[in-house]
Amino acid sequence: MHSVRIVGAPTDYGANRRGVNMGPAAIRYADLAATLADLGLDVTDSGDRSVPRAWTDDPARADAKYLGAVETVCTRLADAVSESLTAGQTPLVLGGDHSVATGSVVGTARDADVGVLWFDAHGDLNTPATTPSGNVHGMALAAALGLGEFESTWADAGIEPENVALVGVRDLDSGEREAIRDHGVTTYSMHDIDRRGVTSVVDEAIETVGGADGVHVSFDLDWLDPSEAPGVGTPVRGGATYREAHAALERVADAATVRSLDLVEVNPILDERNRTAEMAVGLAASALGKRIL
Ligand code: Z70
Ligand code: MN
Ligand code: MN
Ligand code: MN
Repeated sequence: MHSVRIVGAPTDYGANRRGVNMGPAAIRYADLAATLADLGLDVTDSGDRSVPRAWTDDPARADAKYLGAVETVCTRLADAVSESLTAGQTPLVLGGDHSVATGSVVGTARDADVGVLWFDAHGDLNTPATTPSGNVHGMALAAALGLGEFESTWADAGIEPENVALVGVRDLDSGEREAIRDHGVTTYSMHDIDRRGVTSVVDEAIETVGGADGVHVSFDLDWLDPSEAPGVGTPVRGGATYREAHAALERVADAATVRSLDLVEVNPILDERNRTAEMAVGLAASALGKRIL
């Protein structure tokens, strides 16, 4: 039987808006474990990683807020993800803001050849030198790739730019466009999805990132349009529809091996009757093999 281990990462240190730290609770209340068990999966919930509390941002850095706390959470999460894989359980990481994905990627790529599919409105490729906000969730992919000053912290993650595809971005900063060009990160924008259709784009992304040991899927709920997923930290118009998101993840489940999965940026305070958390649960089911027939 295929096994899944839920791993909570209830932090919002990487984000500006308070509330995404309650994402794991909201996703659990939306019946995550029972929904996955109904698919015939063997589901374990390992609870939440501990997150530093009453943290003082010391030394305070305007260009990388709470970086120390983010690194602490990511280190704990990387170990949890790696242990889950060793135990034969697919890690399902619940954020928390997207900064947690640096830990997921580091953990899943430990002693393994993995590709990374990053579904997001944003590129998350800023560094402290390029960030417009100082929010570390906008740097999560750059950190996993060891770009800029992250060379000294996460450079040995074992992920190279050619193993990564950004899928469906619609809001990039100028420094992120430069990073995409300079490092050759395969990037599909919403423009590509409009022109080619989501399944064709996802198929090509899967081929591009490779990963003999499977792919890591990092799914930011802000990839969806805010009309369908209002409970996110940073809503951006023009996002994927419910059907596009399910089609994308069904394609991933069919055409790749899902080694590990993040569901991040659910903000219950901004949500409507937990519908964004419910969306996350439905999408997890599609990514882990749920089919209509
Ligand atoms: C912007 C920044 C971001 C997520 C917002 C936004 C980044 N590029 N990432 N929400 N998940 O501040 O770096
Ligand atoms: Mn993101
Ligand atoms: Mn985003
Ligand atoms: Mn590796």
